[in-house]
Amino acid sequence: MDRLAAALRSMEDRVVDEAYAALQRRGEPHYQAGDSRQKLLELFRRVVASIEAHDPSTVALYSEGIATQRLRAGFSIAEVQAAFNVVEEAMWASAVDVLAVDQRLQAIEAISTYLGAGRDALARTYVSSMAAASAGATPRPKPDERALVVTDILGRIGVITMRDHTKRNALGSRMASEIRAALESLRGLDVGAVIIRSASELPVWSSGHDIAELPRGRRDPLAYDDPLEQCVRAVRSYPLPILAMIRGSVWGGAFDLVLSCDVVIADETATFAITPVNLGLPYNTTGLLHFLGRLPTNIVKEMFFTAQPIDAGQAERWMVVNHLVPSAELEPFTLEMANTMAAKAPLALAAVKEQLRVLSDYQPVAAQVYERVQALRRQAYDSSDYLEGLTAFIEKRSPHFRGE
Ligand code: KGA
Ligand code: KGA
Repeated sequence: MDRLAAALRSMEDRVVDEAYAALQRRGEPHYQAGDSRQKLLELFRRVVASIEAHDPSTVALYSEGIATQRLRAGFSIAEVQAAFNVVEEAMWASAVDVLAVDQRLQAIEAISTYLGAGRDALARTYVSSMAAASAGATPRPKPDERALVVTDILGRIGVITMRDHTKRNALGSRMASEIRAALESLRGLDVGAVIIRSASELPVWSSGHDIAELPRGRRDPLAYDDPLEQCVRAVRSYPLPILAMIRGSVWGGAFDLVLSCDVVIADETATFAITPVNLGLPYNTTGLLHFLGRLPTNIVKEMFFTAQPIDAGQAERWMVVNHLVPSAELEPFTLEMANTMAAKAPLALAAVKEQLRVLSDYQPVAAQVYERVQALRRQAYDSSDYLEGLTAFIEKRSPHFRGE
C-alpha cells in the first residue's frame, strides 16, 4: 500500500489540475472561486493519506467537516459531491495512464473504497442534519453521544470541547486521538484559529495522562508514540493558532498540553499542577523542554518538585496564563482573541508559529548525555516506587516511596 500511496502522490498535480478543469467545464457556480483548487488538493491528499494508513477515518472526518460547513452555507449535497466525483474520475484516469498494470486494479479499488467512505460520511452528515432541522433543531450533525470530544465551528473558529466527566477528561488514548482527529477535521475548512476547552459544567479541565493506561514499569511511560505525546505534538505543529481556554483544574500531562497551546486564557477557577513526582514517574526530556521554553527554571522546579497546584492568580503572576478573566467573560474574551487572530494572514502566521516551535525545541544534546539521562529515567520507571505510585493512585491512598 505504501508503494501505491507514493505512486498516487506523484500524480497529485495532474489529478488536481484535471479535477479543477472538470469542475470549470461543468460550470458549478460555487466552484468558480479561487480557492477551489486548494480544496480539491486537500481532498486528494486526504484520500491518499487514508489509503496509506489503511484507515478511512482521515477522509471520513474531513468529509464530515466539509458537509457541516457547506450545509451551513446553504449548498446542496449534490453540489458538494461534485468535488468527490471529479477527484475520483481524475484519479482513475491518472492511475490507468501512469501505473503499471499490476498496480492499476489495486489503485482503482482503493480510490473507490476511500472516496466512497468520504461520500458516505458526507451523506450521513447531511441526512442527520436534515433530520435535526425538520425536528426543529439547529441544522448541524448530531454529536456522537459516546464521543469524548465535541467539535463546533463558530464563524471561523474551531472549538474542541473535552467532555469526559467519568475520568475527569483524562488524556488517555481515546481522548488524545479524538482531539487529534478533531484538529484534522478542521483542516481545509474555513477556520482561522482553534480553541481547546472543557465542557462548561466540569470542574476539572483535565486530569492529565490516563494513569490506568501508563505502562506498569520496564517501559518508558512517556515514549514518543504515547497518545498524549502525539496529541501535544499535533497541537504544537498545527498551522493555526490554538488557544487553551481554562476553567477548572489542570493536572500533569494536561499542563504540558496547555503550555503547548499558543495562548492560555483562564478564569478564577483555574489551577495548574505538574505531578509526576506523586507517581514516581520520570518526566520526559521533550516535555521538560516544553516547560523550559515557557517558564523560568526556578518556577518549573518549584512546580515539579512540590507537585502542588497553583491558583489562577499565581498562574497569572508566573505568566502561565496570558490573561486571567472573570468567569462570565471567559468565552467571549477567548472568542474575540481567536477572531482577531483568524482575521490575519494565515501563511505569515503559520510561518511564525512553526519557526517559534523549531527554535524553542532546538536543544542539541550529545549522544552520551542523552543516553545518561535516559538511564536515569529508566532507573526511575523500573523502580518499585513507580509501581507504588501507580498502585497508590488506583487504591486511592498516599504512596510510600523508598527511593528504590
Ligand atoms: N487517570 C485515570 N483515571 C483518573 C484520572 C487520571 N488521570 N483522574 C481521575 N481519574 C478517575 C478516578 O480514578 C476516578 O475513577 C474518577 O476518575 C473520578 O476521579 O470513579 P473511579 O473509577 O474511582 P476522582 O478522583 O474521584 O475525582 P475528583 O474527586 O473530582 O478529583 C479530581 C482530580 C483530578 C483532582 C483527581 O481525580 C486526581 O487527582 N486525578 C489525578 C491527577 C493527576 O495527578 N494527574 C497526573 C497524571 O499523570 C500525568 O499526566 C503525567 C504524565 N505526569 O504527571 O507525569
Ligand atoms: N511604511 C510606509 N509608509 C508608511 C508607513 C510604513 N510603515 N507608516 C505610515 N506610512 C505613510 C502612510 O502611507 C502615509 O502616507 C503617511 O505615512 C502618514 O500615515 O501621506 P501618505 O502618502 O498617505 P498615516 O497612516 O496617514 O498616519 P497616521 O494616521 O498618523 O497613522 C500612523 C500609523 C503609524 C498608526 C499608521 O501609519 C500605520 O498603521 N502605519 C503602519 C504601521 C505598521 O503596521 N508597521 C509595520 C510595518 O512592517 C514591519 O515593520 C514589519 C517588518 N513587520 O511587521 O513584520
